Amino acid sequence: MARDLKQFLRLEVPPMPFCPGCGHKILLRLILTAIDELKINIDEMLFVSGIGCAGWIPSPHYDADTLHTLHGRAIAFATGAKMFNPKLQVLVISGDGDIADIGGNHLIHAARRNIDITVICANNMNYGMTGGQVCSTTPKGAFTRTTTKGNPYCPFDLLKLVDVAGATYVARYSVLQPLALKGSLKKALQIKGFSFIEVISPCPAQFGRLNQLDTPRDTLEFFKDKCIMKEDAKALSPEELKDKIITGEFSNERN
Ligand SMILES: Cc1ncc(C[n+]2csc(CCOP(=O)(O)OP(=O)(O)O)c2C)c(N)n1
Ligand SMILES: [Mg+2]
Repeated sequence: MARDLKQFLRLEVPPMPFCPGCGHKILLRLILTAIDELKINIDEMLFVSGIGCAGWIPSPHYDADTLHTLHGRAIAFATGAKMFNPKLQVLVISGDGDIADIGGNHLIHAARRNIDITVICANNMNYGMTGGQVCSTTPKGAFTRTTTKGNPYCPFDLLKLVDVAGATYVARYSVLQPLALKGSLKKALQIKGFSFIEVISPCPAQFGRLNQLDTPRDTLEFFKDKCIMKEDAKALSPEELKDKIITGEFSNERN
């Protein structure tokens, strides 16, 4: 049933800046749905984001306390806020470049300290807002504005990184798996300790276009096919799994 989430939005601010087919807008809605279903009082939450398209998910659109910080520093600001007011429910929502590249050190150390915040990394596999440059989550071989012959490097596996650093909960879902992602968001919001969700968020305007996915629909279908639940992955051969992104919960897989 369609849910009326207008109560959580600042309708007076300019229209949302997301391009057609951008996964960030689906994520924007799913986060609010999770909060609504959990009946969390949004006035007792703080949303923190950095710079990038994903930084616009909470701010200025959520009608709540939002902190739109410097590029790469969302987790540092979130840590400070949580230390000052431990009762605050702190949710960081930002991009892969913001969280894993320039902010990578804040990410691993917040996970190591297992700080009681939730971090949602909207992974569109490039720096979307600044024109589609390569970043640490760009797949090997993918074309970006700065890897015109294909990315020569392997991307980070963010879940392994955050898990071995010490986080309590790590999970990965795509915005094209909305029910599973919503369930994971609800879980992460209720967990004590550092919870981290990598959200695969298609970027038709930059990543898609540069990788011969001509329309937003092509990009969405490409990622729909690419992301597979870990339970379903068990039935596939290594060859069939080669180009897949496996989604699900991966907590406590460290020794
Ligand atoms: C210190 C600093 N360095 C670089 C920039 C330029 N910059 C702004 S956003 C961004 C990357 C954003 O990528 P990501 O976090 O993945 O968000 P997306 O736009 O892809 O959602 C960069 C490099 C900046 N604003 N500040
Ligand atoms: Mg990005």
